[in-house]
Amino acid sequence: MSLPIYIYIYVVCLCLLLSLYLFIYLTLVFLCVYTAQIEVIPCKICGDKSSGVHYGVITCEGCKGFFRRSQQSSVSYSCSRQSNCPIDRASRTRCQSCRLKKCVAQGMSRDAVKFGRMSKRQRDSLIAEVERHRQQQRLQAGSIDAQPLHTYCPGKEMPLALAYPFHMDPELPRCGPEVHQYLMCPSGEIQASGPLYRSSQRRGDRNGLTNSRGVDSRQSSPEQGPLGMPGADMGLPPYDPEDAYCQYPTSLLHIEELCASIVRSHRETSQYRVEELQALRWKIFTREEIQMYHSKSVDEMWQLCADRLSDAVQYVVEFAKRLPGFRQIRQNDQINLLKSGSMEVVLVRMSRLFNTENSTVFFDGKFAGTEVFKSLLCADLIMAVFDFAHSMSALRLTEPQVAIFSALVLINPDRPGLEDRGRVQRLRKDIELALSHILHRDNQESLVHRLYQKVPVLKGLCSLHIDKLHWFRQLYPLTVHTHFPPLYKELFGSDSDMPPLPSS
Ligand code: HC3
Repeated sequence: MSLPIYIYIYVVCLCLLLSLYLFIYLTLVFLCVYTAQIEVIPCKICGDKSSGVHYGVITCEGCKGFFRRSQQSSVSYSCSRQSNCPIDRASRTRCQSCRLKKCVAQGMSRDAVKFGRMSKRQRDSLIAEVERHRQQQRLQAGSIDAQPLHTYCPGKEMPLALAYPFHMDPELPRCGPEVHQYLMCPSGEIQASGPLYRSSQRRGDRNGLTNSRGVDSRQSSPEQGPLGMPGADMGLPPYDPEDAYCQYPTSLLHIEELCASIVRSHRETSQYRVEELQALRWKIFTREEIQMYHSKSVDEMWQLCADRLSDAVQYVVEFAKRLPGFRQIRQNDQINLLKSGSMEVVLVRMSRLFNTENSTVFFDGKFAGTEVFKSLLCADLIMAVFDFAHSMSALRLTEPQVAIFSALVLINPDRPGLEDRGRVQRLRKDIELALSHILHRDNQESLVHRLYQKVPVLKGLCSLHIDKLHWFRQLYPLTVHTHFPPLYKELFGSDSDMPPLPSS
């Protein structure tokens, strides 16, 4: 018996209505989930808690409202200082001009697409960023991935700490004031600046900096072996020869275990993951943003680059600390290797951030071409750095290859002023074996010569970099002295290294 037609119509309408409700419900859930997730990312303008994507950028309600008002009124803002006011939660209302400039620089615009209508690529990169921040929250919440750092321990699997941002072991003892504060202490522990090398006289322990046997970890003594123990001074647990974790496996049973340990150290401290960079390849600075960099004065641009460079170096320092055997190098030699090699490792790592298709490098949140750095007035250095990054990127090194080559660049027994060159040489030999091993495994032995040819190029780039810094400091002595990060000054030219300040 066929049903009356109106029954069929009624059923069809009911199904359509239910489908519509289901679609609306799922969309709301999707937006709530992503909005909730997006809120783990702080406001791109002032760092306050964000409330979602507004005008194309993740911002808080305050900056959303500020940008909306700035677009509704015809009033133009002006800065009463040098147009480089810091914009954070506390200071964001002090300068409307700099706040609006930062909104534009971050990409806020009235006709920005809504989150729901972003392209897949845009959504993917946003999701990648959400994931990174959620990992950071897990790390800070002390989750399993935030286990204290351990050095390489043959045959024992260590919990893989996550890459960026690496977790500092909260148990690390504080550095003594006479030990360099920036190269070897957890960044969260950075204290007042101290001399690069610890003072020559041996002092009894003043800050509880003793190793597990109550001996001042700064004193080398017969039972501790020929080297001074880079124990508590280095922001590291005291060195205890009986501690299996501290034993550098001088007779490595398996060179591939050394490879694995170096690759793990690299992965944990690489600052950006290759997958993230891949997802962000489309994020290139707009003309307005490039104009914003061009509007910076020379010293402002130098300050920005010095800040970004110091951030990158901090990750290299952490990479070094996790290298098997690095902790067993004499303390002053560790700092010597970092002072002379960290910029080289930054430049090697830069190849990971380089896009050969458009010759841009990931810098300050987007991919930048050489024109972004125009205000530095270092065109020759920038061209040389970009050429190097391009040539390295063209080798298409794998992450393990970048990791082991970075270790090779850092552990250089030819650095001037080493106190125990032999120990550095022994470690270097193992790393050379590791590089040969990994290239053989990858069937790319021919790469070894091309990599070794990069070493003198790196040296030349760093020498040119220091020359530029000396030139800059002649022009802006106070900028370096008062605005450059302490780590930068310690690495690239503490005051004692620099030509004397012109008499003021
Ligand atoms: C080399 C560079 C400064 C450093 C920039 C870094 C390595 C910073 C860390 C980022 O994660 C990646 C990155 C990208 C671009 C790098 C810049 C390219 C050009 C610029 C100058 C040549 C060095 C200027 C540094 C100075 C002079 C302030 O010390």
